[in-house]
Amino acid sequence: MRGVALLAIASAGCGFHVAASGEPRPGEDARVVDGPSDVTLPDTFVPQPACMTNPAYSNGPNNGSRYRKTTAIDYDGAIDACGADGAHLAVLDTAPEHTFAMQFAAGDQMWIGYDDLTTEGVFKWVATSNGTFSAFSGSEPNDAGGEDCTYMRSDGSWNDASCEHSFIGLCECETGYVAPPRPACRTMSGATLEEGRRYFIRETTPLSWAAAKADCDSIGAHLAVLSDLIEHGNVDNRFSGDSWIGLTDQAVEGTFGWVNGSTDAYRKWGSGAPHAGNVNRNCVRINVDWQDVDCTQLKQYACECDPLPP
Ligand SMILES: [Ca+2]
Ligand SMILES: [Ca+2]
Ligand SMILES: [Ca+2]
Ligand SMILES: [Ca+2]
Repeated sequence: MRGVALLAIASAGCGFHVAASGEPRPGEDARVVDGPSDVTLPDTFVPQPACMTNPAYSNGPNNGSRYRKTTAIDYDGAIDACGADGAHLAVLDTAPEHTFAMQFAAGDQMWIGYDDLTTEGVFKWVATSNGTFSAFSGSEPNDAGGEDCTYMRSDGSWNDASCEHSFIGLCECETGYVAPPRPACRTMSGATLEEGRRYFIRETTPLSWAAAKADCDSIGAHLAVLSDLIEHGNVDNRFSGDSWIGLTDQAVEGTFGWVNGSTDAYRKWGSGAPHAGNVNRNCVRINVDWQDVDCTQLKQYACECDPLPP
């Protein structure tokens, strides 16, 4: 099918060269595919996501991007809905695109794809950004009560809000965009929702830190990464005793890092912790406060499921 599709594109005159001899001309790409005639591919093949021909999408001003609004849903749900179309939650990184989105919103409050879920205070777009435009208003983003997800207000200004709010989402369909595979944990049952985040509470079989990490990884999640006191409480309250979190200094003694690459600096160390220089205490458990302890201890744990791979 691939060869047929490519020949159809070639006949449409999109820059493909059909080589009668099967030999690349000097300077041409040498990759050749099967087919009635040998087709020489250009150096870059730009994939077209399914949303490009989805009639629910309308054209916008940004290099051919197309847009649609989702039904009202939480932030992660909006990411899932856009991803299912082959699109992503909107990246409004230029003024013209922001202005277009405001008109498109027609007064609706809308999620846009901008959050500081991975590292508190560091907002990132959910897909590649080429601009530096921002429309946060006044004192926003203010993380009031642990706000990590961004929506556009009816006046067009941006505000960070709790990711569990239910807003319409703005999906953007972009030439060349390849939606990342959705983590398996996004569609698994049994998740508990806290502040718009999905956690799987593993309390039936206490495991070593490494085995707990492997279990979370196996479902496309990660050991809980706690970025503030609210998230600490949400996870800690689920367990009557100790539970592992995704923080360790196994790589460099005394330098603790999160398993998902987050550089969140939030810590809630208890008395005497962390124990600098103690290579027998490299994994962190929570129980009201945090302690670095022996990684081979067996503990309960929560797996945190992000909407996109890190
Ligand atoms: Ca935040
Ligand atoms: Ca806010
Ligand atoms: Ca987290
Ligand atoms: Ca240590």
